[in-house]
Amino acid sequence: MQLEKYQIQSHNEPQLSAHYRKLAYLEEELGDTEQLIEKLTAFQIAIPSWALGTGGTRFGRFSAGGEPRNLEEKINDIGLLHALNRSSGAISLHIPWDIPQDTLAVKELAASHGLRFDAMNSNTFQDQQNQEFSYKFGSLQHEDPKVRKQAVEHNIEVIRQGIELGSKSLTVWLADGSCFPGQLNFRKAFQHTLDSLKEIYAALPDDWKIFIEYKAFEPNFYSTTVGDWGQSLLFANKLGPKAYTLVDLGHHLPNANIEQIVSLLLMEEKLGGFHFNDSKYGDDDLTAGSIKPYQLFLIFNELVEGMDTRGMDHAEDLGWMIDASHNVKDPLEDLLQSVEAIMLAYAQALIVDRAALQTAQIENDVVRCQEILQNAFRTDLRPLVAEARLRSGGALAPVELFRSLQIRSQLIQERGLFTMATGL
Ligand code: LRH
Ligand code: MN
Ligand code: MN
Repeated sequence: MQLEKYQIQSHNEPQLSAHYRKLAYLEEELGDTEQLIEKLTAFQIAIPSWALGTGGTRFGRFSAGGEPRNLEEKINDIGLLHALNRSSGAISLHIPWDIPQDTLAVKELAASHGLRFDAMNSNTFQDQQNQEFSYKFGSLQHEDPKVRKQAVEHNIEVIRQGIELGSKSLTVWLADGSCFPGQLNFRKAFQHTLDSLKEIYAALPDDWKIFIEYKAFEPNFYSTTVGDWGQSLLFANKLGPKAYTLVDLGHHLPNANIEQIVSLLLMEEKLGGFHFNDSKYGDDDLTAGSIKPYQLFLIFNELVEGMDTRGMDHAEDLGWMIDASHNVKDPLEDLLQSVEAIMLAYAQALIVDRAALQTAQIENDVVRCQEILQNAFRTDLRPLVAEARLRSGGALAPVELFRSLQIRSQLIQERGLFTMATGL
């Protein structure tokens, strides 16, 4: 199914006067908002192909119904999201969950929705059918060079597919590690991983980046070979200028100060991108901003400050992606909520009074520092984000429109009730 322009217009029209009233109030408070709206309009968040179905737990999955059955249907789902919010203009593929059969047709379909291909994700954390060697004891870190070679070749194949699609980056997340003390020689595992990554790096085109994603635990529960940002940064530094660290918000030990990590990675020019989600306990992959919206804002606060200091383009210079999925919400509604939360946190970070904050920091005026940050965080910027959407042709209230058009029922009619999208 495809959303028509008139459907969005007739949804927006009755809400316009209330919207402009709220926007005018904000403009009175903030002054000229044009630049803010421009930045919000340019900011696009990639949707991972594996978030379009229910999932995120190894104990069971309960289909939302009408889940995409193939890559084309996944692209159509993201097209729907993008038509609703105009901020989801990219897709991130996971190989081999989404092997394109006809690359040209897939490219055309994505382009027809205004979508580009964001980072490609390799997968050496599961064994695939007809695979010669098992990843039970790791992939790039493996003791056996034949297993490492197979995993390296898979990554190179993912780069090759990405080149055809017009992607510009590869994200490598490894489940490699150990479950019990003594199982692994840590230095050997690191060295093997580094050697394997070097081979992958050598196959990377000049205008590509490789993102090394870290994660503290799971599926290995004693050690993880790329377990934290320090280990990821070591790999990235040893690999070279095309290698960066990728921060997945759910991949830290509880209470980690992610905003500080972000700030230092930016300083080192080694922050590559993000996987947004939220969590209460571990890698819960819940909707971005659903548990700790203040943390999300503080992270964006560091991002905006760090990127501005380095003259970086907010929209272009880092990879922005959602990595969330679970069982209980409609996956498309859930993604609309994640994108909205990310846009809001970004907008709030944009209005922080940086000069005042710097002065307050120099004067050690701790109370003032908090006031400045929380003033921004507590300003309701939803009308500003909505205005950016409106100007780009999106819906004022995407979730409401999704519901009133009964999009899920239509997808169920088209695809069936018991479809299950590939993914975790
Ligand atoms: C690992 C991870 C990684 C994978 C995705 C499915 O927990 O965050 O990014 O590619 O989940
Ligand atoms: Mn991730
Ligand atoms: Mn994860």
